[in-house]
Amino acid sequence: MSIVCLEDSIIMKFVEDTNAFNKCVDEHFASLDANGDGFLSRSELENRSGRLGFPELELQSREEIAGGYDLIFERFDAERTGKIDREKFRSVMKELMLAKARGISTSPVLIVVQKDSLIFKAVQHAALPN
Ligand SMILES: [Ca+2]
Repeated sequence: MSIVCLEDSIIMKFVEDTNAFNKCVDEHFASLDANGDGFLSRSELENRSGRLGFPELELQSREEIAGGYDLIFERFDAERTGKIDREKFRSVMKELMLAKARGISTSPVLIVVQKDSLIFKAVQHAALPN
């Protein structure tokens, strides 16, 4: 865990850098895809709850986390396959990151993040020279 100072532009710049963002999301996808079949099932996501990259999720109850996954699958699993592929996972993470950015607004906030979270990657990305 690490404490970082976060503002919306840090997340926006990371999401807009499609290559860097997709690379991190793909690594995240691979770490979640426990059986390596190229799809994330609901149980694979739930077994790793708290690792979607959002500190709020880590603090919420199991019911709330399950509700969040319901929404993710409802929104991104239109064919009701019970699985999310890499392409859809990129969309999920992009949407969640943009929602997070909107929640922060322009005032920097201090938050605690896991070192393998996308938020932490966004902060690292912002620190890189252009
Ligand atoms: Ca899988």
